[in-house]
Amino acid sequence: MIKIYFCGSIRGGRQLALTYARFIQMLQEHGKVMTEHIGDDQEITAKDRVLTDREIHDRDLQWIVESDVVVADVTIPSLGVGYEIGRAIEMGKPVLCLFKSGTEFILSAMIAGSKDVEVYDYQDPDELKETFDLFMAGRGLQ
Ligand code: 6K6
Repeated sequence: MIKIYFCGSIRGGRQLALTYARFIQMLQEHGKVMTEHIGDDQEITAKDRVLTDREIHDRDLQWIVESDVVVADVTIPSLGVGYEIGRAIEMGKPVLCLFKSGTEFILSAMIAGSKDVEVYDYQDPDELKETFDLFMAGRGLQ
């Protein structure tokens, strides 16, 4: 089973937590999502508040190392998500970025202008089902 690292804003803001939960559900059709907790406020509070920032950083980086692909919701600007994307690119991981259109947010040029990531706009998460199928299949990750 392939391993998928899903990134979404935590300290950057939690307005899209339900959207993250839906993306995680959709990605679980393709493999094991290492970061199931990103969609779940209660789980983040319960599990991660007991870890130090160093422990969170090191654990999450190790999960990226182990993952076959990184999928990031980049709508809400988040230092953590941007950092994870940069590290994943350096590791040579395929990176798929998802950006919700029609919000107040404008995507950073460092993501929108990167040739090392693919960015897809969405209004409803379910619109991206076929995109996920094609992205995974295109990399032999089906
Ligand atoms: C609970 C409440 C606030 O912070 C926590 C625990 N923190 C984290 N737990 C798990 N993953 C984290 C945490 N902080 C950052 N990350 C990783 O960075 C996740 O994998 C997200 O993709 C990303 C979010 O970064 P910020 O800068 O928005 O927090």
